[in-house]
Amino acid sequence: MKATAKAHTNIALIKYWGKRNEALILPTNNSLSITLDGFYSTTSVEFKEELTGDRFLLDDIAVEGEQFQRVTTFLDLVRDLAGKELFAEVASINAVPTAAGFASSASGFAALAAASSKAIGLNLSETELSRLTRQGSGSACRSVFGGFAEWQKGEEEDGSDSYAVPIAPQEHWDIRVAAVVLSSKMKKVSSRAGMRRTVETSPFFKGWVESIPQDLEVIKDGINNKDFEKVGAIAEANCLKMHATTLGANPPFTYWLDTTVSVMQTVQQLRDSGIPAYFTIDAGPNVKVLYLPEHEEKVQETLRTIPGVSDVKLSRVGQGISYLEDEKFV
Ligand code: 2P0
Repeated sequence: MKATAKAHTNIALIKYWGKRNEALILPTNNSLSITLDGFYSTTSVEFKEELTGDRFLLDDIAVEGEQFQRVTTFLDLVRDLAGKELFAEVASINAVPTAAGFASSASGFAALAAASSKAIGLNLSETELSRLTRQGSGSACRSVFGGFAEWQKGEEEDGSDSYAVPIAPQEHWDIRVAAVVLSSKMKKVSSRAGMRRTVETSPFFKGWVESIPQDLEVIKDGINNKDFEKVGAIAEANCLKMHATTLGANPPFTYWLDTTVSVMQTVQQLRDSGIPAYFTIDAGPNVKVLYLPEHEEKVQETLRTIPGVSDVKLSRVGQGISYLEDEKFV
């Protein structure tokens, strides 16, 4: 009872920010992301009769504590679904530069959900897999699909209609993402804690939620028509709105550093000089820049010369979940 799966991380253009149910990980708004080819997790899961507890190796190191607890709690969901009480050995390799502010939880939980559900004998559809993945980490449910995916928040209290759906496949559009690395310091407020504080205390949160349907309508039209300016402008504005909600929280907080603002200004200057480039930022200081392939050299060169930038990592649009033969997994 063993299976191995590979899943890529994703970057949200319309952000997931706020939960309506913390236990089931149900969001207050729909979100939309690009799956990225450069950054992924490969996870192998084997259920064995002889185990007396779960084991979790991450990059060949045994994991304990809170991170282990999240994995074993997730495996409980898989065991419940399958009606089996077997423990598992989980081995995961992350090719995700966490210093670049990519949430390895997205690719990690998508790969874990795919490998564990297959290993235990569940034959899930992509929708069922996305719904299961969501309960490990919200943003991970979008990584089940390649290309462009939307996480539908759903209306049901049990979360049965809260999962991602594909919007456009990987080959639909070759747009690029540069991850600008500024700081490897751990962030002070986790995304879980940050969104909770925002939902509970920020008077701007209501405006954020109300603005999402319009943003989604525009961005989906832009993706459909490959209108880069339209997609970039909405993604940048949506990111700024998300970060504005944190300034209204009590106590207020921001994920930005001074260098975050420098990169944002440089991206705006690139646009003034005729190069379409747009930024987006997750729950951390690093900036992701969207651009078209013909501007790769100029964008990369410009970003690298900003004082305080330690690295720039480039990615294309990536694929959804894939299953590997075990011998391919090292
Ligand atoms: C996103 N973020 O849409 C947004 C934008 C951060 C900012 O999803 O609590 O790690 O596991 O559901 O998915 C980060 O939150 O949170 C996130 P949980 P997750 O990508």
